[in-house]
Amino acid sequence: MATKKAKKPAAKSAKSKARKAAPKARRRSVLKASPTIKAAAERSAKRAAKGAPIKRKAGIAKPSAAKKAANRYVLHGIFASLPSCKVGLMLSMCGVPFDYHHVDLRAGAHKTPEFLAKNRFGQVPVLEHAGHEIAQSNVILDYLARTTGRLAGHSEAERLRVAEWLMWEQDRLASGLGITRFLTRFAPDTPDEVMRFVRARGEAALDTLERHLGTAKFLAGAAPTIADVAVFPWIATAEEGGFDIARWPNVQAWAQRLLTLPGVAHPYALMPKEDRVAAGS
Ligand SMILES: N[C@@H](CCC(=O)N[C@@H](CS)C(=O)NCC(=O)O)C(=O)O
Repeated sequence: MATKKAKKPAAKSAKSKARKAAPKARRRSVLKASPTIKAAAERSAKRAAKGAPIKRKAGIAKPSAAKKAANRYVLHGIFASLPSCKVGLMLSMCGVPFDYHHVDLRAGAHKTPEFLAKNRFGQVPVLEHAGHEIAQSNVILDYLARTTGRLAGHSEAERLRVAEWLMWEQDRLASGLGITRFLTRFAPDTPDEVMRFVRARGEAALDTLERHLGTAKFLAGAAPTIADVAVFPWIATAEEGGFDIARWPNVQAWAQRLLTLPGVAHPYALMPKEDRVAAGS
């Protein structure tokens, strides 16, 4: 009995050895069957050492071109759209080159089947990167913070504050300051009652910021984060909605502090006005 038992596992392990060896053999055969790759690599290395340009066969160059295209950042937006400006500001602060596609909202370019396939909400901005088509400006900011490792917040506590401000920005700032600016610019016939309501909402949002920035340098802590990126364009353009930011001195000082940082500028100065391909691509 003991000998039989001992034999079985031995036979099993021989089989599994054969199975395990198979991929190795396949790997070896791939390498053996590729003397041309080895030779091409050697030729490239020699050329590189001489400083000569590396020639690539069409079939070899294709994947790297596809990879390059997938890793490109493409922003679809329009400069008058502050959610689009938030993304443009983030890319600028991170020093990330990006292609830009101007979406003509007046012409309805955001409701075409092609655009709706990118963003089911039919809105700008949309960011394309690494095979993703991302909608909602704060989702894009969060994605960029994670992929670039910039402006995400340095601790769990800071990241939680960032998330809170991002929610608040959509809840109170966009619907207060943002709507007031929008109606003032694009719907001047809006009834006074409606204007009074949205303006009061905008002022209340500015009061909240004013209180917080009385003690805080940036929204989520000592350093700037995507929370500041999300809020800044609304403040920078607040006067278009008839808000005099000088009434909120802490907010004004914070905006001026942000403007001293690399890559920060007024949204309209930052955003392209027409289609463009990133420099160097
Ligand atoms: N919550 C969205 C709002 C985006 C948004 O409102 N985009 C406007 C331009 S500022 C738009 O595309 N409007 C056209 C529409 O809604 O049909 C975000 O933050 O990205």
